[in-house]
Amino acid sequence: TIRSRTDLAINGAAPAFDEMLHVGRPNMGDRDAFMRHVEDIFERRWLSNDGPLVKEFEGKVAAHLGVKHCVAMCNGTIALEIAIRALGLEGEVIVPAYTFVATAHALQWQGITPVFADIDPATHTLDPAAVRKMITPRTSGIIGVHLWGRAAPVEGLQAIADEHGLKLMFDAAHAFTCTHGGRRIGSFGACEVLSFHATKFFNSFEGGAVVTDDDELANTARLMRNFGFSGLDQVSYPGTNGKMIEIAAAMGLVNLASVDDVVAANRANYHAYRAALAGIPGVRLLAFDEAERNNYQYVIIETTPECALSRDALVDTLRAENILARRYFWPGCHRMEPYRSLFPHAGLLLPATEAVAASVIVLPTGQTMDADKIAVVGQVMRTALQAD
Ligand code: T4K
Repeated sequence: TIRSRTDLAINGAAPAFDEMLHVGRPNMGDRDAFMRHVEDIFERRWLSNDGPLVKEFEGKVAAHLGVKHCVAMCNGTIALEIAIRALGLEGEVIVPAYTFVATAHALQWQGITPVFADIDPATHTLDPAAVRKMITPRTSGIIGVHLWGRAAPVEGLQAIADEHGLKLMFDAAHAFTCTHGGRRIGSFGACEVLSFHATKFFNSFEGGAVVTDDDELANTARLMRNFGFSGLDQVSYPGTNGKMIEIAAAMGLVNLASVDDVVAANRANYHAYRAALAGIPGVRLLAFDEAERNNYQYVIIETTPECALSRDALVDTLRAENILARRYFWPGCHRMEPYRSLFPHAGLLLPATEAVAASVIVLPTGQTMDADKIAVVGQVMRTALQAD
């Protein structure tokens, strides 16, 4: 038990945990089912290029999300790049700076300028009023990010896009199986992009997808994913290699079968954190709207001005106990290169981004966490932050 500050590892005591507790420890489905797929793959000698498991995976993901097309890719970043190309974005595209840097890089990598708009500090997603302010004659689109699996302001952004003739797409890397207004995320905007990275709620080792109801867009994304090949010897687009491989699809199929179990585990962890952190001065748990389906993959706390420790000192205190808390997405894309040099004053227009990025801590969850471990994480925080 940890009761006084001398019990804390940062003050020389033994760490509360022998093993490291990670943010992003993979959620894994049925090992035997995966091994059977591996046997089949060896039998078939079909390893990549639109194989049978990839096709099955695409069909099942599309059905799960209630969207017409799922074009599976090798990872979420390439899926973003292909979606951006397929949509014909150019010039400037408005994005949040408070996101994983891949959202911005997917634009920059293709010679498109990411223009950072501020977020709503209550939701951590784009603030439509801030988006409006960043529109210029060069703006071609908006990428909303459903951060932490909580929907970006879909209707507000769609209204701006319609008014100004802009394309709207979403980075839904965090939002697999989540809903907005009761409708599954995946079919909002022109298209949405998923990530199935190992650390995501739902993984295929590495993977991603463009999902859309638009037949033509899906077809273009499919061509671009495979060098632009539209026939055996015929190329009709400049394309790249964004293909998902069979072994990744096998993992995806196996994990798809346990989506509800992982939601249940994550939801239980989230509620265990609510209980463990209740009444601790100086930290606030970001709430999920229980009227929606959430995947609860990210347990987020914010330090408030009353917090006895700085955010970074609290992270150090947790890490000393082998609780590998993360500061996602500090310091914000605008403070990373090349954006930091390109837009040295961007921070002035992003006060909410700066404040949120400086106060956020992401705590471990997923199948490898449980209520007992979370109670100990709570004890550590309560002891570290209690009044003398
Ligand atoms: N858009 C958004 C909003 C995103 O968050 C991301 C990715 C993307 C787009 C791009 O999608 P991808 O191209 O990645 O499909 C991680 C992930 O690499 C990245 O996928 C993710 N977002 C981001 C939020 O987190 P790192 O550099 O922080 O991960 P890393 O290596 O520190 O791993 C996190 C923890 O997980 C570690 O403590 C170790 C543990 N871990 C990790 C892996 C890979 C395991 O226990 N097992 C594993 O296999 O970026």
